[in-house]
Amino acid sequence: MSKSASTSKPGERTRTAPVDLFTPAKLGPYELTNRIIMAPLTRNRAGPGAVPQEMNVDYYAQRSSAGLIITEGSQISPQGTGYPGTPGIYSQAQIAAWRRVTDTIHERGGRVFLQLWHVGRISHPSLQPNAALPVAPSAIKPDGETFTETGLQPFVTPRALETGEIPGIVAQFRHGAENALEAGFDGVEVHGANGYLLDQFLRDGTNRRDDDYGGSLENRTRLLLQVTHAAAGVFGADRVGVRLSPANSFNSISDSAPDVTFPYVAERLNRFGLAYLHVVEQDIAGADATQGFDRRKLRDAFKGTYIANGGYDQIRAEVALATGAADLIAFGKPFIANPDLPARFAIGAPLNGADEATFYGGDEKGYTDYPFLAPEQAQAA
Ligand code: 8OZ
Repeated sequence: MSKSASTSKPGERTRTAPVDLFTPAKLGPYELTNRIIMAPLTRNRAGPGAVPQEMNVDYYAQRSSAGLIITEGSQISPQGTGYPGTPGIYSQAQIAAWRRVTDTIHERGGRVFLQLWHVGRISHPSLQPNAALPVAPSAIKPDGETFTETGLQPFVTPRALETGEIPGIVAQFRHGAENALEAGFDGVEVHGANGYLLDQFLRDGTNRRDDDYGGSLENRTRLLLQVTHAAAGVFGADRVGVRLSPANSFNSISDSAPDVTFPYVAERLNRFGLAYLHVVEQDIAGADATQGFDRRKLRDAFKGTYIANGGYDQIRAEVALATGAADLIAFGKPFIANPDLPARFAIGAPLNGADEATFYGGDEKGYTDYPFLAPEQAQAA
């Protein structure tokens, strides 16, 4: 990366050369053509058996000018499923279908990481094998309701995992990483964010365990580190990223000291030499933009490539890159509505607005039908 080792104040690093969204970036073994990352986006449009289908191939192919695509969260096992229509990475049919996605992106010169996902307690018996209870670090029910095949239903109290089951969870993630490798992905992102299983272990609001996976910060971090180690064993650490969301209360998650928890997690992750740390900087539940969390502390604690995400537009992104507050920027909603987002940023073209009604579920409408810039628009800009 072009940031130098010297730092001025936290989150502001001195760079040897100016950096903007179009400055190529090294990411592990890869040279990204730009710093515009497509954020992982749940769209609930996989086919039966959680198998990606034709429109999913088209959708990702349309967005292959991103410096890197990070796929939507993809469950590593049937138990890891939390919503209807999300894709999996545990069956041969899923691997074959994802192979079509990765081949198409690669033919177009793009790069793609798969996001490995286990939802933990953010599920429902109707989405679980044998209508089982969802699993979690502790038997604590999330507040509110969740999306199921039959509409919104109240969350249930999950079943606390036995200590002896935890190696099986790590094995699910390892298996997911092996399948992602077989499917031709350039790397994987471990979903440690947004109130799902690994985040449930990290935070003391959801983790009340008294074994080696709960209590102290070291213990609460153990599962994330074991999963990261397993993924690194498959891809090499420089092709593995981790996503965290220290300020996020989405999925009724909380921590008594995020300013302590997350810099500690970053310091532990430093030891791997990962491809990147990807941080959801906002509270996507919208209660409070940051919950008082100082993202610069996390930026400063992590010594590798830092991807910032959360409500960035082009101007905020350029400021973050220029000041060294981030190395790469992940865009979500702008990529939903603008398959050619890098081309639009390059010429300052107007952006299509995103239609929230078609974010989750449905067909090609609001998925693969957002317009690209017309040649005359590109010329006029
Ligand atoms: C929105 C709706 C459903 C899932 C996340 C995977 O927040 C998600 C998600 C987001 O990481």
